[in-house]
Amino acid sequence: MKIYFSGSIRGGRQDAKLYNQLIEEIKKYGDVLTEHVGSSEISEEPSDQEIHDQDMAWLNEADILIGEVTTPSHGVGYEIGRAVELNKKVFCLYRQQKNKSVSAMINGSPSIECYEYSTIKEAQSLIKQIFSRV
Ligand code: 6K6
Repeated sequence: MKIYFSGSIRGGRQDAKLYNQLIEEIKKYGDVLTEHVGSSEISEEPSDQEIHDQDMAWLNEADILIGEVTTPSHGVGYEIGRAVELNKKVFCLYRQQKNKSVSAMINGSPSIECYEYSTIKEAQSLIKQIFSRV
C-alpha cells in the first residue's frame, strides 16, 4: 500500500512534530511516499516546479491520501483536489480549533472522509480504522 501524506509546509509548520508522529503510525500500514512533510528541516534546494512535479508523480503512484488539515494550506488543498480527480481514496484528519472550521470544500465533499480527533491516541485509532477498510 502506497500512502501520500499531506500536511502544511508553507501554510505554517506549527504541526510538523505531529505530522511526524502520524507518519510513524501510518508507516505500520504501508509505504509513506512523503515522509519529508514531517521533517524538522525544509530543503530549499528543489525549485517549486520540481517539488510540484515530484509530488504529482508520487500522488499518481499512491493508493490513498491521508491529510492532516488542521492548519490550512493551499498545497494540501490542491493535493486533496487532485487526489479526488485521480479517484484515490482520500481521508482527512483534523483537530477542532476555536473560531476555525475545516473548509466546506473538504468537509462537504462526498469523495473525502473527514475525522476529528484531539489526541495522538485518537488519531492512531482512526488510522487503524481507515486501514481496516481500504
Ligand atoms: C519540504 C521538506 C523537506 O524539503 C521540503 C521542500 N518542500 C517541499 N517538498 C515536498 N513537498 C512539498 C514541499 N512544499 C510543499 N509540498 C507539498 O505541498 C507537500 O506534499 C505538502 O503536503 C503540501 C504543503 O503545501 P504548502 O502550501 O503548505 O507548502
